[in-house]
Order: sequence, then structure tokens, then C-alpha cells
Amino acid sequence: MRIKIKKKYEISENLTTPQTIYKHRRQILKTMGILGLGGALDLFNPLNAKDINKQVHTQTIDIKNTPYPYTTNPNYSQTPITPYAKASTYNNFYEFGLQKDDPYHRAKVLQTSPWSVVIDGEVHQEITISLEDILKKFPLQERIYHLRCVEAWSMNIPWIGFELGSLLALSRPKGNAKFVLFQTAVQEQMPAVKNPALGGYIKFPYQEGLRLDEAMCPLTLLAVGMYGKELPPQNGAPLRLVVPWKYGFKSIKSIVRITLVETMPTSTWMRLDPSEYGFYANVNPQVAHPRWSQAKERFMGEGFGFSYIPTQMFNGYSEVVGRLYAKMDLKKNF
Ligand SMILES: Nc1nc2c(c(=O)[nH]1)N[C@H]1C(S)=C(S)[C@@H](COP(=O)(O)O)O[C@H]1N2
Ligand SMILES: [Mo]
Repeated sequence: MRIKIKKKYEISENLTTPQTIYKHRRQILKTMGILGLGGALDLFNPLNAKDINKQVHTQTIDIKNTPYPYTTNPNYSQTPITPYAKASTYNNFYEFGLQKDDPYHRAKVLQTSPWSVVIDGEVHQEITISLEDILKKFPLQERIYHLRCVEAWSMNIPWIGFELGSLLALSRPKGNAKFVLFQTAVQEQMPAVKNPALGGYIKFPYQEGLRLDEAMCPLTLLAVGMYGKELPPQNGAPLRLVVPWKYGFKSIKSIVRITLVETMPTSTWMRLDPSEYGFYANVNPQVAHPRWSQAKERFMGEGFGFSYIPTQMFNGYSEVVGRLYAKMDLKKNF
């Protein structure tokens, strides 16, 4: 990891204060434990909630040359926004190499059309759904989320997507489904698939997992766009996860398979080094990585270099997700 110019400036208010989340969202989370999955799903659908999209205006995003409307959700905002030029050139996508600019230079070979996603495992209804059907089915909204990589850099990115929970609901998870496993596409033309040395011999497909309640959390997004445009390949086109309260590696890119499972799945980073990367990977300034502190982060805003800001518990999303971990030892479950 190379650290560039250190630069400090005043952090804007929005970056330091907790997210403004509507009361009813807290209510939803409070009742989550006692509601059955079906009931929770209805409540979690933001489009059923009357007040949530009140102040939004509609724009369109072109995906594969087709325009889709999206609304802006003012409940999720962060300032300053990281410039697109940084968010689309400073990436981690090991299928395309280990350097931060490798995905930008090499991910053009990613074949994103046709694209479909399989949902299988402990479900009543196994599904294969095309990207086009996904885009027709799930109304899109824009949310600005703070992204915190485990390497201690961060960005504010305006994503366009929909809640993962609404897609999972289609498959009707069985009662014994407790976790969700995600897998990235493996394509033979990916540089690190062709030449494993380029990807540090990481075993592909890249895979990640969430607990089912984390997957159903209204913050958990499937993104198809960013900055008003369709996702560029280096950011995980055409469909990637965004789990804003967890370290960036949980936000798996270019997803082709989602499997509901009974037991905790392993993830790419756990498999590489379980002493350094855990299943939960919740952003936590108090739990250091074995090789570096997680108390601060290098925020990438306008201009050159970084600015150092304090890292917030659950990346600033405690109000929404704190209760998911109420009874857990977060040092052990890192
Ligand atoms: N398939 C896949 N998904 C991935 C990764 C990867 O190497 N392969 N890297 C992860 C890591 S470490 C981070 S920080 C984020 C980065 O997302 P971004 O490049 O869109 O900022 O993607 C995550 N998703
Ligand atoms: Mo990361």
C-alpha cells in the first residue's frame, strides 16, 4: 500500500455527524427480530414506505443504451463527494491485477452482456434472472454512501441501485437459510484468471458472504450505477454489492450467483488469511487490523492526495445496524 501526500483540512459537518435516518427505519429494525421474513421484507421495501421518497426528483440512467428512471434518496448523503475520476481509477478488483490502477486499465475486457444472476440454495424458488429483468423489476434509487476499505482509505460514492432484500424475496428463502453466499463471474479473459500470478494466486471465483439479516438490512444495496452512469467495469459492472458499514472487500463485484445457505460461508479474504480478515468485517476503529490501526482513514476527496479523518463505528451507520451485533463480541467476531 502506497501512501501519497498527507493533507489535512477541516472535515465537513456531514462527514462527522451520524446519518440522518427516518424514525420509521429504526422502528423497522427494532421489530426485525420478532417479525417473520415475509413481514420484514414488506417493511424493508423502501418503495412501500410512503415518506421515504417524498423529496426526490427523477432522473434517468442509461444502462446498455436503455434509459431507466431513478430517484435520489436524500436520507443517504455524504459530503464531499469523491470525484468520479478517483472512484473509477483507484480500485481493488484482483481479477484484473493487484495495482490500484490495474482495473481501470484492464477491466474493459469484462464481458457484461448478456448477464444473468442465479439465486439458489435454501430457497423455495430457484431463479435465473437477466440484468434487463432486474432493471425492469426493481425501481432504482441513488444513495451516497461512505466506502471504507480495510486498507484505511475511504471515498464518498453516489451509487444507483436497489435493496438486495427485494431481489432475495423473489426466491422466497426457506426457514433454514441463515447466510447468503455471493460469487463473482470468472471469465477466461480476466488477466488474473489467465495468469494467476497477476492476481497474487487468489482462488477465483471471488466470493463473499453475509448473514441473512445483514443481507435483508435496508442499507444493503445492489448497485448498477454510480455518479448517474452505469457502473464502469472496474467498479464491478453490471451488478455489485454495496454494504456500507463493512470494509470494502465485502462489497463483491460483478455478481453472477447468490446462494442461500445454512452455515456461515467462507470468503475470499478469510480463505487467504483468517487471522487478518474475518467474516463480519464491520468497520470498527477500536479493532485494529493485525498490521495497522483502523482508527483513522485517508479520505479521498477533491484535489491531490488524501485527508486524514477519524474512522467511525460501523462506518457511521451504527444507528441502523448497531443492533444487529448487540450481543456479539466484536473483537472476536472481526
Ligand atoms: N470480485 C471482486 N470484488 C471486489 C474486490 C475484488 O478484488 N474482486 N475487491 C473488494 C475491495 S477490497 C474493495 S475496497 C472494493 C472496492 O470497490 P471500488 O473499486 O468500486 O471502490 O471492491 C471489493 N469487491
Ligand atoms: Mo478493500
